[in-house]
Amino acid sequence: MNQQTLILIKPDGLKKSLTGNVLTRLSETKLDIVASKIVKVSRELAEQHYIMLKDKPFFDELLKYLMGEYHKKKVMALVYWGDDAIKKVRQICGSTNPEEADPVSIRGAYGRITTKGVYENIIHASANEAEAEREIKLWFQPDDVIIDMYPSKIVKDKCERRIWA
Ligand code: DAT
Ligand code: MG
Repeated sequence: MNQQTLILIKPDGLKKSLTGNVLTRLSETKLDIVASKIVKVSRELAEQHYIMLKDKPFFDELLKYLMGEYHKKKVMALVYWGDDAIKKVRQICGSTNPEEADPVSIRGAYGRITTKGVYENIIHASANEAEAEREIKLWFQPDDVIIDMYPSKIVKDKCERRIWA
């Protein structure tokens, strides 16, 4: 079944010049890239992205990490699309805890846990279809994505553009 999934190459991945390596690993999935951009992440965006974890003790550190306070203030956001995309991508990413992740996975190969306890695990990937929808709509507008994946509607400012319906 075709699915879409949100991927973020986090600030540690960009700071460590791992963008190419990560994209090469992801290309093993044979999925299609249907959207991509570089983002300077605001606190609001980081909070919304990780809203499900807002009660965790590590939430504030997690926001700072995603905002790039420890590395570089940028994230590469992508949408991958194709058969069984969510599982295929999560598999190559490896476990959340980079010390426990398979060494052959992206997180196992490149991630670390800092002495402060921040999981610097290089990459984010949506965990299920509901999460993918929420996250893609948060990071991208309909016109940023080259295929139609969720309902959208046209609004008219100076030019016509689409917003999520
Ligand atoms: P995943 O990123 O594998 O989907 P998640 O959604 O449970 O994992 O958590 C989001 C991020 O929060 C994760 O990539 C790293 C951080 N995190 C999760 N559990 C943590 C913990 N016990 N200590 C520190 N950071 C943690
Ligand atoms: Mg998650």
